[in-house]
Amino acid sequence: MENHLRLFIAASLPSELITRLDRDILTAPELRKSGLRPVPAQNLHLTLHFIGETPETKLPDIDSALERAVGGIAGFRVRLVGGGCFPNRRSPRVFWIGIDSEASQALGSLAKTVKNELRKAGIGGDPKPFRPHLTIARVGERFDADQDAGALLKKLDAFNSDPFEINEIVCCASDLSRGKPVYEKVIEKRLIG
Ligand code: 3AM
Repeated sequence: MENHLRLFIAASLPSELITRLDRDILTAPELRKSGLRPVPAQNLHLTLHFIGETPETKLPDIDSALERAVGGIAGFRVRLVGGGCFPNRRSPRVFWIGIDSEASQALGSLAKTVKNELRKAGIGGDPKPFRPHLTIARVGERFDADQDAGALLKKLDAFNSDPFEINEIVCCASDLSRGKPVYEKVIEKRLIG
């Protein structure tokens, strides 16, 4: 039987920023609440497009599509600013840190180009509109939003990073078979320097 991979396209974060997020956010008391699952530090990334289950034999097509996508796009600077949750404060599912508005536009346009090039290559994916964010934690059934969401949102909202450069995008395979998601980079593409 054909092997399938659960794929998504993302922008990587610099390792110093991941270290800071781990120290100041992921391990903070506001994140250690019942029913809350902080993203493991090594999994932090900015998702650009979720492809989903795809035959492994499609990887060369995805590689060419990403090559075309990054062809005309220069690296750009991003700052992480403020926080929030999806879908709303009363019943949050995902807590996130946001992206400054100028970089949000650049990320949005990169995500659109990636999605279009993939579509031209016959690769589909998540049809929902792109909302730039960095997922910090996911919510399980035992999470008490009334009690714990306020302090967590305050913590996320106070976060500000120094500017950093987005200069590559990656295609990752997400393996859910080991209890927690394990991400493996299967394609890397540099933006124009
Ligand atoms: O890091 P974030 O949360 O932005 O939420 C998943 C994660 O993005 C998203 O793909 C990224 C890697 O797992 N994702 C997972 N399943 C999805 C689905 N069915 C999905 N996005 C859209 N549709």
